[in-house]
Amino acid sequence: MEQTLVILKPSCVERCLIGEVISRIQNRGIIICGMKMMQLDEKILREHYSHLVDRPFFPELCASMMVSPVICLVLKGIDVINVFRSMAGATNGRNAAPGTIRGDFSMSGQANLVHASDSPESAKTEIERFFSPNEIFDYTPSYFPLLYANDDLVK
Ligand code: IDP
Ligand code: MG
Repeated sequence: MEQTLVILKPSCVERCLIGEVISRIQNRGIIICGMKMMQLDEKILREHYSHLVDRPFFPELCASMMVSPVICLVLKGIDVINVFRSMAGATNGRNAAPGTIRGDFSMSGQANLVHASDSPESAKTEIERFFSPNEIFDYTPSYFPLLYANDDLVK
């Protein structure tokens, strides 16, 4: 089953929205396999946002990600990478649809509450960047049969 890396950014932590976002994840039926608080530094951010290091806003983005600790999550579910990206909404909160995390709680292009992996390749790299194998618990909760029909599980 697919896994994705999600980061609850300082804009989520500082505004006390951790519980709100985790509720949405659990209410959707997404399984949390890893969860930890981390203080990010410039080294890990330069790797994580390597596609943005040459953009003019990178120094401010980097600083904004170090304002407070973040919460890193490994989430599991069928198609969870795309499911969570759609729950997060468009990058700029002002363009994000109501009902999405960013569309409900962000007015910013930068302070947009969550990071979410955007492909299976980036999910693998990002999970390995933020978690060691013994911090990921690939368990099956007892309520699992309530989440999916047999049809969903045949691939
Ligand atoms: P994503 O988070 O929706 O995948 P990316 O393009 O990968 O968006 O950008 C990573 C993060 O960089 C965004 O979530 C946002 O915090 C920040 N960012 C992206 N574009 C801008 C911008 O134009 N101005 C300021 N910050 C930006
Ligand atoms: Mg991205």
